[in-house]
Amino acid sequence: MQAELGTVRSDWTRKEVEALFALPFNDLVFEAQRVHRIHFKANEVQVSTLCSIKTGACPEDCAYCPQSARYNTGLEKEKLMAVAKVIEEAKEAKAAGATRFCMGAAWRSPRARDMEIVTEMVKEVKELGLETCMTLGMLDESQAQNLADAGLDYYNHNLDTSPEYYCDIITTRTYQDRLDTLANVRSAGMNVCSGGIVGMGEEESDRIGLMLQLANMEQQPESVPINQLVRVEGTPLAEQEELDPFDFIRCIAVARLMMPKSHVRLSAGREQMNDQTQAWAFMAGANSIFYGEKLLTTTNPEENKDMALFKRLGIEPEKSRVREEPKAVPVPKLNEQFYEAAN
Ligand code: SAM
Ligand code: DTB
Ligand code: SF4
Repeated sequence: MQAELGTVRSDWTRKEVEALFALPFNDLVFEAQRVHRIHFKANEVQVSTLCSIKTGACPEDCAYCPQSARYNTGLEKEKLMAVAKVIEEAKEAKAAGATRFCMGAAWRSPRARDMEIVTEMVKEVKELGLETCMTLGMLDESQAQNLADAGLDYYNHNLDTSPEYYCDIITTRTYQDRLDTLANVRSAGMNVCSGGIVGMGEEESDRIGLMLQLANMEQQPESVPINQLVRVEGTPLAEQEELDPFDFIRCIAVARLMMPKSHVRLSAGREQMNDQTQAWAFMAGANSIFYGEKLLTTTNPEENKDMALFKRLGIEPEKSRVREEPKAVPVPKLNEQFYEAAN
């Protein structure tokens, strides 16, 4: 293997990623933490707040999602929120310490009249001095451009899983549709936020497939949310077997190693994790969380519980996303076992 760990590469091979997953847990996490420290302040975590601007009644059939109209999850649907209400929530998020405000809508893709409203939301949230992120479903080129022109900083659109497992989870849009949206977001000049979900019954080879898709993009996503499946009653994945927390941490560590300059977000599922698992996720290179008592529709840890955990771990919320280029990059060398297996 030519390249050293800690450098951004888009030529990862399956064999290499298999070798990462096969490492002893401590070796994997140790290397991920070393790489993390090259590019980021060791004890800072970026804090984003989610806001569901349009809830439920979604026509898509994503098997994990409480917002799909196809499943009876008891969720109360809500129309697109008024701009003034969104601004009120953004102000609260800022006062609570968030630096990024992520607005999510349960749409397959936005319609023309939705676009007028969401672009106004972007402009007004930005005026508050917050970074903006949206997740609205599929975007064509001109929709992506409109959002970029309004000043949207990030667009979230997850690949969710490997191309192979994808059809078991979603049938109403293709993997290629998702890649096309991400390409439109990138060409419009916005930052890309894309990741997936772990714990949907996928094999390790699917986790490897997802990581390969994300890391081998021409330009890696700036933000990579790793969600643990929240098993919601009424969805087809409600009875899914519980995920081994160490397998979740492994995914975080592999994402950190393969996408060394990206923010890796410990996303959905924190409510179901204990403090120790979350601490391990930070050790493995996660440096972003969703903050606030609610994700989109499911619960998240209470804000004061999160701040208490940060305090116990000596973690500070990240002040700005401006990254300093490392002055001298130490070259970490992963243990020989990895190089032997990967070559
Ligand atoms: N409707 C838009 C779309 O799907 O592109 C945006 C909102 S959608 C809820 C955003 C992401 O949330 C999904 O891609 C999925 O990765 C994640 N998500 C939804 N339900 C989840 C669950 N039960 N557990 C974990 N992640 C979930
Ligand atoms: C992402 O990757 N996770 C967030 C965000 N992007 C939009 C959503 C998590 C949703 C969890 C289920 C819910 O609360 O509805
Ligand atoms: Fe709809 Fe998004 Fe949920 Fe899929 S993940 S059902 S597209 S809200």
